[in-house]
Amino acid sequence: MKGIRYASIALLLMGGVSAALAQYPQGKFKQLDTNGDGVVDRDEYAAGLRASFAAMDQDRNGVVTLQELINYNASNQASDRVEPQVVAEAQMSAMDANRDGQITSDEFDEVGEKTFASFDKDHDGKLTTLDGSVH
Ligand SMILES: [Ca+2]
Ligand SMILES: [Ca+2]
Ligand SMILES: [Ca+2]
Repeated sequence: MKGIRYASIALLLMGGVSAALAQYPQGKFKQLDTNGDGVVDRDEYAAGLRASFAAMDQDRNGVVTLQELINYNASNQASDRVEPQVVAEAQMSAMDANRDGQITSDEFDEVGEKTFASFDKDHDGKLTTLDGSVH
């Protein structure tokens, strides 16, 4: 039995972006809201995804490996309650759709899109400060 609850895995799926968005809405939200209009739209979210993927893909070869996830988690405070490797394995299994042991940017974007949809409670294509709570 692994000690992570499903909710924790869901929060950690996106590495920095959605984990931080869920756990630290104010700071991370402002970071994603690059034009400062109080709304994170799809373009801003996509830019955040690109930045996250780039941060995880440490050797810049276009795919993220388990080791890169471990390194990323080890330096990311979002995972301080669980072992970086345990988190990395959960992330890999959640994002590696074709099970080849590598996360491509397409696989990453697909999970990102689902995460965006799950945050976008009113389905207007924009995230407000934790959608639904501030309008
Ligand atoms: Ca905005
Ligand atoms: Ca890589
Ligand atoms: Ca893959």
